[in-house]
Amino acid sequence: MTVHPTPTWPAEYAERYRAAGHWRGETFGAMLRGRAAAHPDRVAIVDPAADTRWTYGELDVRADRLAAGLLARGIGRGDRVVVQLPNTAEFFEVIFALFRIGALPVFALPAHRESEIGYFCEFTGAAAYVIAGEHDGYDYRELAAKVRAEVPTLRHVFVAGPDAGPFEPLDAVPAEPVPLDGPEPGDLAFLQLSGGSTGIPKLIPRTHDDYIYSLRGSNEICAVDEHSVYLCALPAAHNFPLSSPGTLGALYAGARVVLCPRPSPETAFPLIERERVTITGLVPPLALIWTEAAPTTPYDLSSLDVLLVGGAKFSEQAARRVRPALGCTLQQVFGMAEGLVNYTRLDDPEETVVTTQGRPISPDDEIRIVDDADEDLPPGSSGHLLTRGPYTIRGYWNAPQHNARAFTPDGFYRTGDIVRRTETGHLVVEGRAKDQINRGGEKIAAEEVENHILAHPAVHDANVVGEPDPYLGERTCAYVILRAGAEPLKPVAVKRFVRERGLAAYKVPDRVEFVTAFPQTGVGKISKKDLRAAAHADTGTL
Ligand code: OOB
Repeated sequence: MTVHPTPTWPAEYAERYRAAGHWRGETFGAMLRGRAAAHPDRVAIVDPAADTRWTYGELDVRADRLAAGLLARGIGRGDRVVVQLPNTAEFFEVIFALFRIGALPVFALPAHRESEIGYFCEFTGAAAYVIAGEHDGYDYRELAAKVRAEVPTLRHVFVAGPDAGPFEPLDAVPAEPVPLDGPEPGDLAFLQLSGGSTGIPKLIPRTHDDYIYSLRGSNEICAVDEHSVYLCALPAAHNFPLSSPGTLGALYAGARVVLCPRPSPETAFPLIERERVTITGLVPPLALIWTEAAPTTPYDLSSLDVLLVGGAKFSEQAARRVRPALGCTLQQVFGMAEGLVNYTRLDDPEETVVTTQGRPISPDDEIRIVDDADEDLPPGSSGHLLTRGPYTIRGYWNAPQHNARAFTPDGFYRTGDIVRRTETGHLVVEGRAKDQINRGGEKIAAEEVENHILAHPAVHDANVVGEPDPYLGERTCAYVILRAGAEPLKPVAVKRFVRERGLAAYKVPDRVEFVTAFPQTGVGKISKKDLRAAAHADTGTL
């Protein structure tokens, strides 16, 4: 397969970021080695579901042994490996083994199904796919069998946990460690998934140097040090719990990571008490649930110092309830897997913490707020957020045509977010210009779902928009025009059709409405704005 060169920072920027001390020439493999040498017996990973506690020393040895076994199976530097694991210790063993080889994890979410996984494997020419056999009632081996039949590059499927079925157990892979010719700090470390706004998901190439800088910056801002205990309640592969400051930030600091199999208070609160968790991150709907549950819980949550909330807009009212209910400091985080991450600071006044989404990690994060013609707007106005900096990518992986639209010629990423900047430099997210639905932090590209609905033989046209939801913030509504003379369909049949095409459940439309025409703009294009207004009116929440 042809892979276009990955866009990277021009030499003058790379030099500037090195000179400023942002990029320090570290790699993930060496980082773990260093921590293991400094404090081998300190606990790194706690996986309560498996009753596993790995020290830094153990994680280090495990990563070396797995790397040797993967190398022996022909997985080498630059190879792509789709990793789809729940919040288990193996997730870290696998990614650190791949980091050491210089192979690139492609971070899939447990919710992804055949449509997404098939695409990731095919598009990246993946050499291997790592799964849990069964998790939350879903059999990933069946999914792997389907994907393997369709993707010729996929030579290996490794299964963590018991009963690998027709595939190789991950447990059987480790071998005697061998010398490794690891990657350079400027090399790619992994491919992260973009929330996306197009029919086809985009992959985000992150380097060791740039990602590690974002971890170091996040740790400083969130006061993560070797005494911290980070609870990973969101899916581990997502950029927020991975790096803001997340599990990798915690490991960078020599802290302890506790893996939460499910984010519900029933599961998380006893773990907070038992492990004396100090910091965690949640999307707004979960933060609401925790805030409601905390005042009456029998568990002791007093160790919790910081709750990070981000991924979607956290309402001011909900933000105000965090400290009284949970007794901890709220930090809002507005980030993106493409790079830029903003945090409210621990010493920001309460008003700033509850009314803004924070300010950038780095003094070298460049922020522009522009109008539709890319002209800078006066201070305080709300407009399109463009950004460039030492940990924001300069282009997606193998997507030159899309890159020409998603980045300005001088390398600013078009975030698709509408923001306003306060006098203190904090950003307030006011809306979105991209054709995406943010369903409680889970991003859905409207076009991707529309394409699946359009594949139904009775469907003439489809448009998917977001509508307000009191709990999720937004949910999805699909407006569908049926073909003339087609048998009438029920909404549930459209949902089932989309699900059976192998789309992750969170992308299946929450509501389906049949219409005979779509509202149009002055120039005859379909007006999503009017459709959204119709959806808002339908739900009666406008
Ligand atoms: C995080 O990353 P992604 O890549 O799943 O999604 C990024 C998009 C942003 O462009 C924005 O549209 C939205 O998610 N978003 C927020 C937000 N945080 C993210 N919108 C409003 N308020 C917020 N606080 O979602 C992500 C990555 C790292 C840290 C935190 C979140």
